[in-house]
Amino acid sequence: MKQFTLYLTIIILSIIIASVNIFAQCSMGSGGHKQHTQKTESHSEHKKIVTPSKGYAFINDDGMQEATITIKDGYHPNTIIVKKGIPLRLNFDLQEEGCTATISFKDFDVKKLLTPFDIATVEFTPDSSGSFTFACPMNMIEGTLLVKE
Ligand SMILES: [Cu+2]
Repeated sequence: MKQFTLYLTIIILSIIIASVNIFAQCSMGSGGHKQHTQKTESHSEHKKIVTPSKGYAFINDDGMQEATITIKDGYHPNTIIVKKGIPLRLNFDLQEEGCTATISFKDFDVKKLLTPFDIATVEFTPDSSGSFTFACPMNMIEGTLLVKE
């Protein structure tokens, strides 16, 4: 009988220890999850939030279509709407230093080095319609040239 009580005590103690273990693992698990969430949040801070903006080219006195884009934390506007087949003049007003000093329209084989805190002109004729990307050399900053028929 004494031996039976001893066994019972051992079993009850084992159950208590196991419960404490499970509880400890649960709270550790949720702690780890919290850390993961924090990591994700700090990672998303690196992503740039770009507000979409549209700009239309106008026909200038030379009969060219023309638009001005300011570069500072992105292209402003970041979508330029132009017409197909009319020579295009884009004025880039670069208001920062860094990799955006190179602009590239890879679909039109146009690449130009801009001067920080100055306006540079890029000229070409958009000879095909569609949506084309212009960007810095690493494609971190992107804009869209929308060529309409
Ligand atoms: Cu870049």
